[in-house]
Amino acid sequence: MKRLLCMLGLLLTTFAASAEQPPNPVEASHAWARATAPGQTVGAAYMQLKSAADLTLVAVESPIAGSVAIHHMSMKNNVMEMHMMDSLELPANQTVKLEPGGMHLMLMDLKQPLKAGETVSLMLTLKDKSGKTLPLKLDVPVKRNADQD
Ligand SMILES: [Cu+2]
Repeated sequence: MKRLLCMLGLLLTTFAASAEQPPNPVEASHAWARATAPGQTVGAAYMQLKSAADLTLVAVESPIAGSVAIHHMSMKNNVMEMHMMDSLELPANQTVKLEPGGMHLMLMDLKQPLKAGETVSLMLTLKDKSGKTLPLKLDVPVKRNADQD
């Protein structure tokens, strides 16, 4: 009987959790993180984000990184420069691409190397027009390059 009650409790919490969380309006695709070389303490993750509503990406966290920054790359006098962005706008129904050579998520102070074939968890915090925050958890595959399966 005790076991049955435990199961029931589990079912109830699952139900409560799904009832509290409205479906996230953001669709993430083509997400991947680049495998790191030995000794490398920073990594990069890429993805395409499409939101059904106007949202802003305001923060990213990962359990394997000390911090995660939103970066933008640009060429200046033939030198690649990285700029930090405070936030990233996701206009409704537009695909925002984070890809090599452009915007990316920079994983700083890696606690472990990113190995191809593994996955890395990213917690994205999005904000809507009213200032309400929405979490989005992604499990991103680690690859050597974008084309690797
Ligand atoms: Cu960067």
